[in-house]
Amino acid sequence: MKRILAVILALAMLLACTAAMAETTYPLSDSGETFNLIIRMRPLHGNADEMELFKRMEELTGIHIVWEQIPQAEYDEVKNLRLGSNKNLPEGFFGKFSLSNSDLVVYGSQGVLLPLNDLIDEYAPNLKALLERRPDIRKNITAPDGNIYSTPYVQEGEDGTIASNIMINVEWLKRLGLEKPTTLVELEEVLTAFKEQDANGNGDPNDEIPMTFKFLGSQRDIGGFFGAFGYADTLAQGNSHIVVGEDGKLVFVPVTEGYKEGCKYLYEHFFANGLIDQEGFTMDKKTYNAQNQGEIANIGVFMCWNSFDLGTVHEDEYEPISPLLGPDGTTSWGTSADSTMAATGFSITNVCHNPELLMQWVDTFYDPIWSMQCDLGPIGINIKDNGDGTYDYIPTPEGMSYDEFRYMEAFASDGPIALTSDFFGSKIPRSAGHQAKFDRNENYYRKYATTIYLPNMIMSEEDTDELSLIKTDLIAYAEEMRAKWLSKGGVEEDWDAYIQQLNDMGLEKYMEIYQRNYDLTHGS
Ligand SMILES: [Ca+2]
Repeated sequence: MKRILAVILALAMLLACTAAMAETTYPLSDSGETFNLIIRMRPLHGNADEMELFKRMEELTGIHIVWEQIPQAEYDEVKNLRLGSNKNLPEGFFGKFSLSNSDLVVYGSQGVLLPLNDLIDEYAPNLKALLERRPDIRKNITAPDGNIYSTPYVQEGEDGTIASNIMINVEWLKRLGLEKPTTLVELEEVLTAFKEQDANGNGDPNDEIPMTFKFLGSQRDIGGFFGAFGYADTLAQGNSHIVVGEDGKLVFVPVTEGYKEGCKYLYEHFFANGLIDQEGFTMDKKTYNAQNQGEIANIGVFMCWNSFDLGTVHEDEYEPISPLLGPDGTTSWGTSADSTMAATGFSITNVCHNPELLMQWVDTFYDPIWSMQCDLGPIGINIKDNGDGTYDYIPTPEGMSYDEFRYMEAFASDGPIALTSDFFGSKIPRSAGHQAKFDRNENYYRKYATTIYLPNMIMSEEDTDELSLIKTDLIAYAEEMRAKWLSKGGVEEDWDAYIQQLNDMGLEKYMEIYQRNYDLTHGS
């Protein structure tokens, strides 16, 4: 009997050990172990020492943090000084912008930042599971030497994978007896009608702007329209104008035949006829967003991230349309899978007295419920626990903005967290605006989103330096020529000299650096 009991006990202990390995046991410390961390504070943040989020984290883990709170405005200077002099280093850097990609490489290779690969494997079950489930996130945070020097930041509550949307005034369509356009040819017909007729019905046939955009204004740009001729080319990660072509071969879109054809077509069919507003080349973002606020809408089509980018006055008159099909009956829209990720979330330095324990502490933030509380606010203050494994938002008190409400007791948008897309909708609803964006992308854009923008990459110091010598002038020249061809035409006459000029400016080296780094970090 005793022997059987002993076997059962041994089995029970073995099971307990297995469970402990898979799941962290709290508290992590019984002796109130303390770490010194640097944290970057936005103006909206409350005092970290009094934040409910961090109080609860200490209650759970038994670990005390001495926060060195550096205001955002002076953060980079302080951080650079500490790292550069290798003096007064904290045991860790906390938060999304606490370090840059280039810091990770420079101070990782010097040994100032610890490689976290093994620590994650052994002491961070939440993070380890995330990186196994999402290899894209692992790629995003892996340095060229194969090491991970920072945990990630992932917040997929808002669907930023497809940034750019097209909105059309459906009241105008109805008034003129037109359908939503599905091709560039139909768009030209619709915009011509908007231009020539009294589409807004105020008796004046000349006060309509058929379509507006903001040149290179990210999602407000019309770079997506190049997809009707090959690859879309909206500003993406790092403003490189590079997309991932077939078999992982990177493509600089502004030298492709489709791009040339697109410049010619968009000029001849739209800009030359005044169908797309030329003001779009010079407008700043504020001016762009201030359009369409009059008593009667005067914009037919606009490019946006949100349907309320031109204000809410006439928002109800607009509906999304899908990317317009090109002359060959196809199109492609741009997508960047990692637009809601950052490669810096939390880093540990070589002065840390117990990296294993600090890793366990950080890993707690990667439990989805703690990620939620770090980002959206603590349960009971900002978030309601429905008691059935789902959560909801507690309404923002009168006289406060949502961000003011959220930033008081939580670290909000910058924490070392992972809230992946599947969390929203299953555990907590998306906010109304985020849901609308998600639905637009799902219903109108997803199936066309075949142009993959260059993902985030951590490059070596040498490559970063070499790129910076080439990139500024190269991109400025390419963009200047795009503005000229769209607004005034002439792409065919200029093309050969343009290609020659780009080559002289170092295009080949530019592509070689990106391709080599892409193969290293994202190649199969
Ligand atoms: Ca009118």
